[in-house]
Order: sequence, then C-alpha cells, then structure tokens
Amino acid sequence: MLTMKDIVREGDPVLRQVAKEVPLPANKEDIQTLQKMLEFVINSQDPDLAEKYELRPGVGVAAPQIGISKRMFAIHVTDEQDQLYSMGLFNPRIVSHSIEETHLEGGEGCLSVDRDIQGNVPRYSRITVKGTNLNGEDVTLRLRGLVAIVFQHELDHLNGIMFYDRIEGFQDKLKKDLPNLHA
Ligand code: UDB
Ligand code: ZN
Repeated sequence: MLTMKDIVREGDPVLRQVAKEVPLPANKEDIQTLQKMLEFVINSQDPDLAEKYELRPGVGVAAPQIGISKRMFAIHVTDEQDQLYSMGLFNPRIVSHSIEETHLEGGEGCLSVDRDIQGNVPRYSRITVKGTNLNGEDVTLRLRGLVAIVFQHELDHLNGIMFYDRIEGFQDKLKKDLPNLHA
C-alpha cells in the first residue's frame, strides 16, 4: 500500500512537469497504480489506518505526487449534500466552467507541501469534467463546491501547478523576500 513515504514533496521537479496523457484503454499497470492511489486516499480517511500509518487525511492525490508523470488522479470526498465522489480518473479535463469564482475558506494545503501557506486560492465555482474511470467508461461530471475545488487542485498537479501559484501576490512576496533566488 501507499503511505506518506511515497508522496513526493515540493522541490521535486516531477511536480513541475506537465504530465503525459495515459494511452487508452489503460494498461494493467496504470489501472493498478490508480487503484492504489484511490486506496491511499480512502485509507487516509480511516482514523485507525491513518494513525497506524501516519497518513494525512487526504481528499485527492494526483499521479505526479507519487512520482509518476501521467494524467490521472484519485479523489474520495463528500460534498455539501453528503454525496460521495470516490473515483479514479484517466485523462481528466475541464470542458466548461463558470465565470464565477470561489475559494476554500481558510485556504488550501497539499499532501506534497509540509508547511502552512495562507491566502485565498481562486477556483471556478462550477466545472464540467470529462475523463475515463477505472472501469474504462467515459464519464462527464458537473461539479460545484468542495468537490469542484478538489478536482481543480488535482488537475493543476497534472499541469505542474501548485496551489500557491494561484494565491494573489504570493509570487511577488517571494521575490521581495528572496531577491537572490528570484532575480
Ligand atoms: C488534501 N485535505 O487532501 F475543506 F472535509 C488536504 C490536506 C493536504 C490537508 C490533507 C483537505 O483539504 N481536506 C478537507 C478539506 C475540506 C473539507 C474536508 C476535508 N489535499 C489533497 C492534495 O494535496 N491533493 O493533491 C489538498 C486539498 C486542498 C484543496 C483541495 C485538495
Ligand atoms: Zn496537492
């Protein structure tokens, strides 16, 4: 099973790469990897397993976060209407989105980031996502609220984007505080 030891941390170049499309139909290895990622997020929300294996309770994980630069992620999250979204997706993409934006109150974190970073991360309020699930079926999902935010966070990982890249003024603050690194 996957544990926090398998999670790549910021600074690893794989988190900044644009991940490659998964050839479909997915081969056994890619399906097995995605199943393990889904198992990891499910396990991480089980209080006993989380304590035993020191897992951070996660709502999603993208393949680059386990060092695999492929376009796939797993999520396990319950929305505001108590509906569970538990799935692995190959080659997910946003096909349409609202103009309206939202953000998670209290900001975002990341399994690959071991520090607290404050600031609102702007996200689309509503998105329509297409992808292929673990059964090889094409799926179309219309999402809003927390689930839409989790999908956008994981999709960003497939494009080498970290949540703090989207915090207004965060890049500027880094330049100011670390002039030599960012000159
Ligand atoms: C998470 N969990 O899993 F608003 F019920 C985060 C960690 C990094 C804090 C473990 C999280 O945000 N849980 C959460 C949030 C809520 C309500 C609730 C549970 N991730 C996944 C990740 O890093 N994937 O790459 C970070 C989230 C920040 C916003 C969406 C994903
Ligand atoms: Zn993340």
